[in-house]
Amino acid sequence: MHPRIVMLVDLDYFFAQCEERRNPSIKDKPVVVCVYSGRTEDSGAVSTANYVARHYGVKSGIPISLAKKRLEGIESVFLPVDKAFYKQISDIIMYVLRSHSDSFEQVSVDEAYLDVSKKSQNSYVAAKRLAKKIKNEIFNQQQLTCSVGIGPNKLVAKIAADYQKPDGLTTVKPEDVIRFLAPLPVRSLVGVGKKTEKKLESLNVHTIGHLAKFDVQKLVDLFGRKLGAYFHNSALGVDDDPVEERGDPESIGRISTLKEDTQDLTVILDKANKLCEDVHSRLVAKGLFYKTVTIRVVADNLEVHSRSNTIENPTNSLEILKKEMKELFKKFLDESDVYARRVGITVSSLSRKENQQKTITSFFGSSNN
Ligand code: DCP
Ligand code: CA
Ligand code: CA
Repeated sequence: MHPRIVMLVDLDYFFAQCEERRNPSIKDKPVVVCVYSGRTEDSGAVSTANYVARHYGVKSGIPISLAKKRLEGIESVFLPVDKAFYKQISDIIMYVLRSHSDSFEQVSVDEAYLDVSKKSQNSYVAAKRLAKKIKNEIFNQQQLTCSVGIGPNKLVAKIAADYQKPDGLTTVKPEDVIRFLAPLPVRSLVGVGKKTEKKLESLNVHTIGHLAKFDVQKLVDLFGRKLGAYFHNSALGVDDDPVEERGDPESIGRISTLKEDTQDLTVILDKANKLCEDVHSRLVAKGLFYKTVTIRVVADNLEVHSRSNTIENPTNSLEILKKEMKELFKKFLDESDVYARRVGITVSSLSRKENQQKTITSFFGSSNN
């Protein structure tokens, strides 16, 4: 495999940082974002917390009641999760990140791998410069900080990103990988959970350095061929897993309830236009193009009706989406006498290429030289 330069970008204390951005006056206080279960006032778990709160031992996963105890007597802010809001910010940032990569892989709402081998001409100096540029762009456009790890593969990039947080930037060149990993606990490796950690500890393997020196055959005997080899390679910082776009969705859609049941096209379009904008921003964030537009109407008796139209060439135009949507609703209302209770918009027949025809033309074009 050719040498690569891979970057992992992870947004800092993401949900809590989004809340700070929405309301900067809470920044200096402990901010705790909670998933309230609704049973009693304080039942549920902490989703995440800002670094001020972490200083008091408040972190993801602990009960809200425990977080309150740890912050007793300290003026703090407890907020419910608002996933739609965080997703909106995430979509925009992922779009920016994708534009800076040769290939891109979003891992979660706040984390993505970028293969930047070509973009940085295989230079770690250039890759670091690019990382600083990305960090600045995210900060200037979205007022959010992130931590970035740069390395020869995903494994090293991920551990490098975790190495310094928040607002970190850690670069590990190929020749430094072994030295960088050696002192870290085995737990830092993906796939090493509590159980494996215990097992390794009983063999006196505590650090990645210990694991790298441990007999491969013994690892294979203990964990099986695949996992044993995986642990051995990981400890040496070897990872060939490519950075690739995760499976695309089959369709992207949104549905919403109208203020009141209606047959009025204007009222429906008012809502449907907003849905189109929402669907469109998700489509663009994923770098996709559509051919099929579907409208859905949930009638007042809860029957579901749908109409769709497929256009010739893939597009990501919001204008075309709105136009198709409008025609479909108009036709539907002309033909039926249902009162709409909810309306939905979905785009499908998704692809990455704007126009297949163009690709074929360029194919024939290039075969001439
Ligand atoms: N999350 C959650 N429950 C968890 C872990 C995470 O709800 N047990 C949510 C909230 C986080 C988001 O996922 O903001 C991203 O998770 P991370 O593990 O990346 O943690 P943070 O971004 O909160 O903090 P860090 O600065 O350590 O990356
Ligand atoms: Ca994070
Ligand atoms: Ca993360």
